[in-house]
Amino acid sequence: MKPAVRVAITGAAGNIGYAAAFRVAAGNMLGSDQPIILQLIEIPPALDALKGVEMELRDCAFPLLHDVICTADINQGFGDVDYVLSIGSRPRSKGMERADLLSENGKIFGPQGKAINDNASKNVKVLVVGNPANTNALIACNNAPDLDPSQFTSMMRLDHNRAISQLATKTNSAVTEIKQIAVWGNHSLSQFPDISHCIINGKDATSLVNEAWYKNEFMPKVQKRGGEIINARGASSAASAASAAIDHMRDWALGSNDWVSMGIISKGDYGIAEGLMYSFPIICNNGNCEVVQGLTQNEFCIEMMKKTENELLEERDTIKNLL
Ligand code: NAX
Repeated sequence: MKPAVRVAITGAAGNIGYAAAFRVAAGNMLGSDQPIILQLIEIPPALDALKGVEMELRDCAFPLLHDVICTADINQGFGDVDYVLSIGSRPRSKGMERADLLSENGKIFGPQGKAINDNASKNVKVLVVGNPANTNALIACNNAPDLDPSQFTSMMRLDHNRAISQLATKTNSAVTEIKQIAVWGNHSLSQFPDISHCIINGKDATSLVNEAWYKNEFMPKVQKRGGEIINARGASSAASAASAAIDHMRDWALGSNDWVSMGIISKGDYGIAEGLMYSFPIICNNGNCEVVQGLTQNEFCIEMMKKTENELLEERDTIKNLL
């Protein structure tokens, strides 16, 4: 049997953390032969609820789950961890401006980045889910000077999966037949779901759907899906977000068969400002993420990619004192 790996989940008593923990423990993230030690991190007021999560996890008698550690101490919580799902964050409260939200979260993700830097495995892989995910991930990354920036990513996989699902429904295809979809930029309304290189069952997606549907229905549907779910459920996406986090980490660790969308630190590919946490189409191999190279882009794509880049530049500017 392989040695156990340590997976930290922050906000583990929250909706997404609760949904994710059981699937990680069941082997959905790292495979059915990989034992896991879960290190669940919460803020002190949520430690009682977290204890309940631990009890339920133990009650499942998951064969792969070797131990569960619950803590509000981030140095302990990130101790020797191989994978981090950083989900807990400060939600936007009534009357809070975007700039306040960014700086309040900076106070969480700066210290978390430092605690990961000081305590985690040197090969740790970090996924930030808590919103504003891209900029929170950027802050964490910048506070971890001993780690490589490529070890920090932000979650765009829910947007990516939503795009696949919408396109599969429209074209009457199986989700597995949709290849090479990309969601560029920020996890926000400015994100750019791009089907210009997408292949469905061997055919160009752009030959199967018309441009008006793509621009006026598909793009806003994917961009605003989170709001649509809140309206229907009275609560934000939880199981689908947890599922996307597991997809993201699984493909990063074990390899992706297709393009995936991940927020990574830009190295300037496609003219995107260096150092921004920006989502690109990525292929994961042997634990590495490579941006898909050489894509031709029309004027519309370039305009959409710039728009979401500009929003991320503004976010970065707002929190520059935390970098
Ligand atoms: P919940 O409010 O249900 O849970 C958040 C949990 O985090 C709470 O239990 C809270 O006590 C804990 N927490 C807060 N600050 C913490 C800290 N400093 N350290 C550890 N734990 C802390 O929210 P939930 O629905 O689970 O959503 C979590 C985050 O995911 C939110 O920021 C949300 O906006 C974000 N999302 C990101 C998505 C993405 O695609 N990137 C999609 C889904 C989701 O909206």
